[in-house]
Amino acid sequence: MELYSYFRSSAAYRVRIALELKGLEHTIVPVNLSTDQQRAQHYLLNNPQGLVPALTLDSGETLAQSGAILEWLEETHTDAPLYPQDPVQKAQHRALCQHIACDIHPLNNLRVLRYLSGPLALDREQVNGWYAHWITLGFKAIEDAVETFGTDFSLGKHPGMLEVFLIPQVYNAYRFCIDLSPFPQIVALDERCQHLPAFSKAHPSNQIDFPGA
Ligand SMILES: N[C@@H](CCC(=O)N[C@@H](CS)C(=O)NCC(=O)O)C(=O)O
Repeated sequence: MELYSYFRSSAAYRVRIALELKGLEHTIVPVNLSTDQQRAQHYLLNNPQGLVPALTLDSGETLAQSGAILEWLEETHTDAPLYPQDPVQKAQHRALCQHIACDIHPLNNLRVLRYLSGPLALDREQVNGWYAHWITLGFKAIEDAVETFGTDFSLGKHPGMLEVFLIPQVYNAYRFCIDLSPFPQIVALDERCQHLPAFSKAHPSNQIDFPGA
């Protein structure tokens, strides 16, 4: 499999973590978002949505959207399940993932930030304030949920899909110097994950394709 990925893309980082948790061999194909390679014609032929990640399967098809890729991985590689078995718990687990993927991440995507600083002429401080606002608002619900686990990870002894979505979002929060002191549970969960080989292998610092980008 080939994963089209940018090292700092949190959506691509989700897929990198899941591939590592499931122990699946893959090759990283770098797409440099800082030079808009995601909009280059050859990339659009693969993924007309012009976003990373995209995953080209051994059978030749290319999948877009991290959520769709992760569901495909979960359905086709069932050995290391990333959701709870119980349907209600599974829906609750999915709700947390979607809160990150649908209600936090899209508001802070690169093209949104570029629109704020470009056509809307917001300065850096205002853009950073926007970024912090949506993460802080969104993390409140996640913090409460993590507190109720009473276990090291969302699946007890193992991380699951929640960590696949959350840890890249925490990385973004650190990158934008957001105050995470109101979220001690999230910070502690992130630290536990960082000690696991799957998460360290998938970390952006291990995909340094574009120094200085
Ligand atoms: N909903 C998409 C979001 C993908 C996405 O926003 N990717 C970002 C990087 S994290 C991107 O490619 N941004 C390029 C751009 O905004 O032009 C997914 O989960 O795959």
